Amino acid sequence: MNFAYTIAGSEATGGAGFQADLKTFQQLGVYGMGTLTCIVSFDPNDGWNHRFVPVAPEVVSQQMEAALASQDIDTVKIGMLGHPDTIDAVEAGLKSQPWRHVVLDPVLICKGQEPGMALDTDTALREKILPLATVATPNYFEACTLAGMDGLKTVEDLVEAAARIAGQGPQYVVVKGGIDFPGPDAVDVLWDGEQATVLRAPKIGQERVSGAGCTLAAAITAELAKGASVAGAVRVAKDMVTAGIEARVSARTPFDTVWQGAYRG
Ligand code: PXL
Repeated sequence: MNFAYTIAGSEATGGAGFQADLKTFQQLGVYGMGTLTCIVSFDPNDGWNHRFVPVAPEVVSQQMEAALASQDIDTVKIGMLGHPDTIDAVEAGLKSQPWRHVVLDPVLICKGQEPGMALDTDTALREKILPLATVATPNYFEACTLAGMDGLKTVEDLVEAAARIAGQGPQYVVVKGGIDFPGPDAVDVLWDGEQATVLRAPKIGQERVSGAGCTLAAAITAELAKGASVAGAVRVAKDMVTAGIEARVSARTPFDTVWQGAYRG
């Protein structure tokens, strides 16, 4: 059995976060395990705004203790952490054992967080978790923020952002151009420390689909847990997200969500 572990937040509609991660793990045939960092509850009576509650840091530590004691796990995905104290707990848990791969989806903002706290959270993520990551998967906005760039207009810009972020710790960086990157294709760049691989798929619609980023990072994690190379894992993950967006599920929320079950390897 291959085990994949996620440290992420709950998003109750099932579109993103922990729920998307576990569905992705299951679909790719790995045994999913997880530690919950926070609970996000969209508010249907307030424009689906994010309501955010952190899980107490000692409970985050206890969950990691339970998971890491129960199995030999060497591959983990980190999603939304949401609070500086959560980041301290996750940093300590990560440092309690060696890892083959730490896949970081650097979720930077959530609408429900206080702006002041959000900045502290971003700084802590960059200083304490990014250096522990072997693979980071920033989206357009996160890549601009982490790389200190105003915008990403060309493939060269995506590569530059990835290389700058790799300079802060992770050997591999996948920058996701997504809907914000100009042109007809959804373009991702994998930087491996020496060279860039460009992955393209035609954009499907012009709207964001919830859970795409979570699914991509979780799929990379599942494939790495099975022993794939990073390049191979990223290729499967891109195919899974493309299939999942094609088969997206509509909801009363502002965004459709990825259907992981559409992917047949
Ligand atoms: O898609 C980013 C994300 C990650 N994790 C949780 C979320 C969201 C977005 O809503 O709620 C828990």
